[in-house]
Amino acid sequence: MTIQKPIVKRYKKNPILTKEDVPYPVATVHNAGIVKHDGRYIMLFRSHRLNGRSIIGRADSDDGFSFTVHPEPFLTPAKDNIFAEYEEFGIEDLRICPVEDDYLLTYSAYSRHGVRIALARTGDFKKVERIALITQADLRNVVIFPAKFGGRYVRLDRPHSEISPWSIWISYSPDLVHWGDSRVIMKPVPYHWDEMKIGPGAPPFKTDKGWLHIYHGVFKTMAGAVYRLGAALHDLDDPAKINGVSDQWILQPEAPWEVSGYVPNVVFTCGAVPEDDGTVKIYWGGADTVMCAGTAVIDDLVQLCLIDSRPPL
Ligand code: M1P
Repeated sequence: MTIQKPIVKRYKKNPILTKEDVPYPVATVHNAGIVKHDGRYIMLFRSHRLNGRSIIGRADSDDGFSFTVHPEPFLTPAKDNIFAEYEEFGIEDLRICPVEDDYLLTYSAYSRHGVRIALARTGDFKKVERIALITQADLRNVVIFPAKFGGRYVRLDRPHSEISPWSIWISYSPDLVHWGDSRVIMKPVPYHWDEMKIGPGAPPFKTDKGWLHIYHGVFKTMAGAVYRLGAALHDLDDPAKINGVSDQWILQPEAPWEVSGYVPNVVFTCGAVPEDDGTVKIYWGGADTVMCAGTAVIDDLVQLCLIDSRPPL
């Protein structure tokens, strides 16, 4: 089965957020985590500062498309304790994971030691508490499932390797701080749109057929890498089991601000908001420069995973 219609319908007024909307100096607005909190959409977006290092800003919206940016950044590199050492070069690609009435924030912490993932928590998006650095170096794109399984938290992560194309792994934790029982569950497919590497994208959300995960996959061309989005369906009871991965991508760079920008040919997601009407709002950074949005029918994504599947491994 090949679904011909656009799976993800782009919002007609894309891009929804650019550096011109930010009241402090930044070069980009991209790769944002997003949730619906108390009926409003809260977006935590990445911006390159004018020195090339990244910070996280906040924008709010009533409809999920028209956003207003807060006057000050939401999160900047820590100034003290161990986080200061590991966030020295900037913080990037924050995901908002709704877990147990709170929001867990996972983001890439860059430093002279490499990139690793920091975990913070907020209940109201006013007070943010940094919890721990939860990976070693050379591991990023961490999303935490909204539910616990067998009493443990579960995350998808993406270690770097020189032996294998970068793949999606799963890890478990009793307390959010100590993670283990790691194993690979999804790999790129040779000569396929995601053959170069894949990585977790938006935090997975529950459907009646499984946990739907929108991830990114990369293909290397003679003109550079192309970042696209795909969909995978994880088992409701055992998220290590993937019941289907869509063989076709669900979104590729096509709009001018996705094809051209700071990094050309990139659509990269860190957040999606499922709605009560059976659709999902998907948010992506275009060319690492602007924020874009679109909608998809959740059941279309599920059907793609189940009917037009490629093997996860
Ligand atoms: O430039 C495209 C993306 O490159 C990296 O993504 P990945 O983790 O797949 O290598 C990140 O730097 C990401 O922020 C960026 O959008």
